[in-house]
Amino acid sequence: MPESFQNFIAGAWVDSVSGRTFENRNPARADDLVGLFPRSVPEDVDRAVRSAQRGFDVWRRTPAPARGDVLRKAGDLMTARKDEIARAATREMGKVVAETRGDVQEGIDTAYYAATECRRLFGHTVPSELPDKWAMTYRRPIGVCGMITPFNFPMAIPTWKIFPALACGNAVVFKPAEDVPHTGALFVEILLDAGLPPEVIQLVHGYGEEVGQHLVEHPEVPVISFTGSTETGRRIGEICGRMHKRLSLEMGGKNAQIVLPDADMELALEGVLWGAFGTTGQRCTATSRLLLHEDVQEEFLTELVRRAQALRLGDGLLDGTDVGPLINAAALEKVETYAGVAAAEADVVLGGRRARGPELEGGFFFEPTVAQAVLPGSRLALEEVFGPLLSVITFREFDDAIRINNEVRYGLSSSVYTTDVRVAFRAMSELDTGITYVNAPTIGAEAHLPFGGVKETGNGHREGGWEVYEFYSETKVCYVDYSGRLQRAQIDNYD
Ligand code: UN1
Repeated sequence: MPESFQNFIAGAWVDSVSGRTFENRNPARADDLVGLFPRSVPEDVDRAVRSAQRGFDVWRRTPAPARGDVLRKAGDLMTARKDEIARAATREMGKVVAETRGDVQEGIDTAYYAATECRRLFGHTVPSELPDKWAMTYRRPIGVCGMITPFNFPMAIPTWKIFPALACGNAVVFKPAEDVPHTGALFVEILLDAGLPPEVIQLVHGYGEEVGQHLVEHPEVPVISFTGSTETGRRIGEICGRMHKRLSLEMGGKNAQIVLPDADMELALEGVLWGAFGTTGQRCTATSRLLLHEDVQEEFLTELVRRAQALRLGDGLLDGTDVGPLINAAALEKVETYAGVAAAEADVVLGGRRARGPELEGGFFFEPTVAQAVLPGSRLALEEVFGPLLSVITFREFDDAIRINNEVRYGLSSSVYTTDVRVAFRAMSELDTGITYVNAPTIGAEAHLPFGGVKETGNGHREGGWEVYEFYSETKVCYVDYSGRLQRAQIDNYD
């Protein structure tokens, strides 16, 4: 009998009212059934929101430092269970266990950061223009937040959203991606074990069209945070715009690593291998384009292909695996389609096929793929793949590299390898992305810095760091007039 999992709604682990379930399988071996999860329906969401409203009423009155104590405890529990969670995450998501350990660590870092932020939710006190009057701001929680998270960082991304929301005093309805419901359930278990009042967190499993959409459209959910595709984000944005909801979107990327002739080539090679093929290319921050200066192109590419060819594909739980599978059959088909585009538009110098082999049977494996002579403006140069496919574009002048980097509709991350400080600073100021790395790959953002992108990658908000606390709280301005008389601002104090 496969293991059965439940939603967490109104303080109890329960099935969906639909009575239906969906299967969660290991992407490295389809015969490994992780478990059955509730296929929830709008009625489950309604129950969750009603309960979260009650939770909110308790939690918003809990002093912020006491909220921080719960978050710190959650960080401690995640630390104690790091390996177990990482293994569960790899089993349902595929990336190698060293990476899922990093994913859990990112969650731990976020927990501890959020815990300290609970003693620092600063407002401002500023001079009033009138005598015997104080003017100040403080931050209030908003209400029930709907969190819709992707598969690729099954622990880190939920924590980026949920810990800051809780720190600010909000309640949460959490809908993890249907590919990674087990990690989502473990996270909720940890929050409850850490002492979070049960109605403050609700977990509703299921599909985007059935659960996610209803959550977005629910009138009693004033805040939505979504990480996923630009197409879905646009639809969510339309609904939230109509309903005047606060919305944070983290969406696609088409990130480039630029390599100048003066770069440390060894460093640049390591960087692109990790950036392009780490997490099987399934990061919003993944290196999808390599912009190579034409003077170093040949040598660099030969060595890159040699090393990429040596990457060992397999089950992420096994020692020696470098690259795991893609998340599901649809992802495999999408990458295969782009490999077809690569064959038509460019020159595929490595991979381009589903990976075969006795240990790869029944998994969604695709060979690390490198396409060279990709033309700026072509589909391969512009569209997000979300898989292990690297497009190589050559350039002559640094200005061209900047222009090519900037001509995509996304703007999450960029990277430049150079030893020239002038080039490094020009890159930092000219590359149109939310994050720029100098002599480091496009992936690897740290939890205590703001994370997010420009253009169609986001909608102006940031996750992580100090900025996200603005998103999950509302500024209240308070004036206290202790003069004992009516003082009219702008009128009594100026002629
Ligand atoms: C993502 O791919 O959506 O910067 C998040 C990184 C990770 C987070 C990626 N810390 O690559």
